[in-house]
Amino acid sequence: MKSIEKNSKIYLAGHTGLVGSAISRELNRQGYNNIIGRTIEELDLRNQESVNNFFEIEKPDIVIVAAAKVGGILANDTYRADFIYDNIMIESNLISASHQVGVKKLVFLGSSCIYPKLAEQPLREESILSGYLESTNEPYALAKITGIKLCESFFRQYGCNFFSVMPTNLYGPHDNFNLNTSHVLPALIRKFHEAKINSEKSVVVWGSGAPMRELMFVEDLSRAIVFLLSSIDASDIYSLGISQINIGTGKDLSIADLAELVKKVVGFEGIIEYDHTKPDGTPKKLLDVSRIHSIGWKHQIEIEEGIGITYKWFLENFKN
Ligand code: GFB
Repeated sequence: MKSIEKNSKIYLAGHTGLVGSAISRELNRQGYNNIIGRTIEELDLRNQESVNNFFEIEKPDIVIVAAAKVGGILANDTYRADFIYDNIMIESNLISASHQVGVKKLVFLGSSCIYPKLAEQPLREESILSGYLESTNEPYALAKITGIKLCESFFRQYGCNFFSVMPTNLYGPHDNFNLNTSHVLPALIRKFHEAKINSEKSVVVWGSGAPMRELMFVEDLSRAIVFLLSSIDASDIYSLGISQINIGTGKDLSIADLAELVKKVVGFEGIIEYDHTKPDGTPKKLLDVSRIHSIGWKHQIEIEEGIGITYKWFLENFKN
C-alpha cells in the first residue's frame, strides 16, 4: 500500500508540538482530511490501558509517532530518568496498539543522537549500534533506538508496515523557547532578542562554540514525512539492510557561526561570550542524506531564511 488515501484515518501522536503541528499543517495542505490527535490531558500515552482503549475505539489506518519527551542538551542531561522512561512507554504503547488493531502503516520519528558519538561523519544509517553514545543524551537515544528496533521487530515477526525516520536537529514555529529546556536555536533567538531590547552589551552562549550541528527547518521535515508516508513501505527500508532512514540538509555549521547568524538576523550589536561550564555535547552530528535524496526528497529552506521565519513567529507569539 505505498500510497495512502486522502480520507485515510491518520492518528498524529504529538500533534501540538514543534514537529507534530508542522506535520498537521502539511497533511492539511495536501488534502488529507481525516486526521485525529489527542492532547496529553486527553490521552496520556505512557498509560498502556488508555492507549489500547483509544486504538480500539478509533482504529486508525495510519499512525505517525511524533509524540516524545524532548529537550535540549541540559534537559536531556538533567531529566535522564524521564527521558528514557517516558519515551520507551510512549513508543511501546503506540507500536503495540497499532499492531493489535491492524494499523496499515506507521512512521516512527527518532533523532540523529541515536548514532554513536564518534561514528564516521556524515552519519550513515548503517552506523546505528556501532559504538558508544554521547553521554548527555544517552537515555533519550537509547529510548529512540528501542523505538527503531520495535518497528523493525514488529515488521520481521508480524509483517507490520512500521518504519523509522531519523530527523536531524529541528527548529521552527511552535518551538520551545524556555531557556532551561530548549534546543540551541530557539534559545539563541530569545537571548539575542532580549539582549537587543534591553540594550545589553553581551549574550552568553553555552559551551565552547566549537560543536558542529546540522539544523533543519521543521517544515522541510513535515514535507519529508508526508512524502515518505505516501511513497514507501517498511519493506523498502528493511530490504536495504537498514533499520531507519535519515532526514536532514546534509550541511552543518559551528555553534559559534550559528550564534553570529542569529545575532545578525535579530540585529543585536553587542558581543558574544562563551560559558565553558556548560556542556558541548557531541562534537559533530551531520547526517548522510544520500538515501532520501536518491528517492526524490531534498530540503528547501536554508538556515538563514529559516531563522528569519522563526524569529518572525517568535516576535508574533512572545510579545512579552
Ligand atoms: O540544541 P542542543 O541543546 O542539543 O545544543 P544537542 C547544541 C549545542 O549548542 C551544544 C550549545 O553544544 C550546546 O552547548 N548551546 C549554546 C546551547 N548555547 C546554548 C543555549 O543557550 N541553549 C542550548 N540548549 N544549547 C540534543 C540532544 O543535543 O539534540 C537530544 O540532547 C536531541 O537528544 C536533540 O537529539 C536534537 O544537539 O547537543
